[in-house]
Amino acid sequence: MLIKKPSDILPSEITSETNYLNRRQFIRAGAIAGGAAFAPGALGALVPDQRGAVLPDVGKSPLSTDEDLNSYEDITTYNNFYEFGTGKDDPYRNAQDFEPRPWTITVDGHAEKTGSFHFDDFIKPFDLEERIYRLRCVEAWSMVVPWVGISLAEVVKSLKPTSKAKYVAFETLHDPVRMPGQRRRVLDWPYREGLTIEEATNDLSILAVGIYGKVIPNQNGAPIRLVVPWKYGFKSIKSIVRISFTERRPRTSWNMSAPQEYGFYANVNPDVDHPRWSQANERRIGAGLFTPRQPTQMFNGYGEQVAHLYKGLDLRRNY
Ligand SMILES: Nc1nc2c(c(=O)[nH]1)N[C@H]1C(S)=C(S)[C@@H](COP(=O)(O)O)O[C@H]1N2
Ligand SMILES: [Mo]
Repeated sequence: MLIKKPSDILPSEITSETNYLNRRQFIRAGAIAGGAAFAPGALGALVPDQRGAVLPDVGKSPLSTDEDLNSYEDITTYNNFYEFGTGKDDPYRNAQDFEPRPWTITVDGHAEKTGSFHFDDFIKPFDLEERIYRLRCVEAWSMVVPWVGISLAEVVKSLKPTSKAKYVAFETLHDPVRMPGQRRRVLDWPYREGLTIEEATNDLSILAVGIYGKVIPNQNGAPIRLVVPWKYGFKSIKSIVRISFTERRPRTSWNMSAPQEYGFYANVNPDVDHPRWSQANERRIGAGLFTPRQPTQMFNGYGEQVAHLYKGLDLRRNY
């Protein structure tokens, strides 16, 4: 396994940090000269395009867990991102040359503000926040990740969905030249996911653009990916290029591939086993060989925030 030690990564980060500071000072000056371009005290989300650059003005959140964080190395070398291969370290190895710029996000369907947006323009109106969340993969491993992102609820509201919009669907980039894993039909590309509009506008849902205060690495879904921490990891779709407001439940990749194993809801649930393994407990990545598996929590421990969304729903049927 080719794993870069954190000590090998640092010098480039220091360089990008300097570049970033220059760019930011420039933008600040521009904002002042330009008058009321920004709301007072808020500059909006500025995401430098350099790899590993430090993200500016990241706020804290009461929604963060205080559990021990997984290391940057764990989070960025043990991944699921089939567009870059199906092995756990394939995304780390095969996504290095991926260029997540320029990046266009298309919004369509039942919303007033549809169209194509440059990544920078898309995220500019929103504040960056750190959200330290548990991530529970359907394969029964878990991590704690300090994401940096913007509120999906705020994004959805700003796009002004109409009363017909019952779901929000997402699509990953489809480009087998840039994403070599797409040359094999392991999934019906592009990767697709979706949420009900109530799930998408829950406080916990974010679009992540960073990890550990820095620009999100390619293997984790650069430049922008969904994070819905009460659901199995496969719902948290990476490298998003399309957001669609739909009236009907969108088709989603793992559900299309094996509907009896992966449902649309995919809420973390220790009482509903996967047909081929138990979901009662999980292996915390990085915990060490002799640490026992830990019990899985209902809704991955986020029941207080999300249980009301599923009142009256049979969670065994709607897995
Ligand atoms: N486009 C895309 N998004 C994806 C995946 C994928 O293969 N392709 N894998 C999913 C799965 S199964 C998990 S567990 C998480 C893993 O996120 P991480 O690698 O950042 O920990 O990403 C999800 N998002
Ligand atoms: Mo996963």
